Amino acid sequence: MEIVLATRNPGKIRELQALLADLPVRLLTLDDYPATPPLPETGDTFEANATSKATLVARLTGRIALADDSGLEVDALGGAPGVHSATFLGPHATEADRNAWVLERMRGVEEERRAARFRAVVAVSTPDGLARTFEGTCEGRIADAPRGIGGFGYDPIFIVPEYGCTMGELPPESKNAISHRARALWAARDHIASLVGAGKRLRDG
Ligand code: ITT
Repeated sequence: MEIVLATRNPGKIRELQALLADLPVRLLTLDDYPATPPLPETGDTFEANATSKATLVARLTGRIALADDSGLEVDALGGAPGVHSATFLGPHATEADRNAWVLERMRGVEEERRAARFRAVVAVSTPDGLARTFEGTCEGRIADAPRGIGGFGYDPIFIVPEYGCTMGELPPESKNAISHRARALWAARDHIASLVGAGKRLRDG
């Protein structure tokens, strides 16, 4: 039984592989399907984008596909960059550029107004295009400067109160114990297990 991870983000792939490692499935990625076109992300919500990525890949590959749409919501910035977290500075901007943009806008903002959260929506689609979505969030606050080289994206500027350091300073196991992505996958777990079970029963007759 195989599940295709419908993402081109290497940071997400690493985390999804670790978080799903105990399931009795082989995890494929889009590297196994090099002809897959760019994944559409034209929706206004994490749910819409996760669903369109998962259903496209499930239809194209004929396998169960799992997509993640996620981002950083900063309260003092009205929830930005939110659903546009990957793209809001254009296609040539780097992760460091996006972190600098957030830090610059948050400069001088007092501690109590620095609340932020990561949000992830995981969509799981069968090849017929039927998808279900599952959400997870992780609350924290914006640091005053980047710290740590772990994880990816906004991790170096996101302080996790439970650990008292940025997500970029955490080892992968610690991030995977509390992250928005981990929480979305915990919510998805029973559904994935039942799809895998149904697939095995079909195959084994
Ligand atoms: P795919 O669509 O191929 O999955 P993407 O990077 O375009 O890759 P998204 O549209 O979901 O994915 O954008 C999510 C962005 O939000 C991502 O590029 C990061 O900048 C940020 N992000 C999401 N999860 C994160 C995490 O765990 N740590 C830090 N930043 C994260």
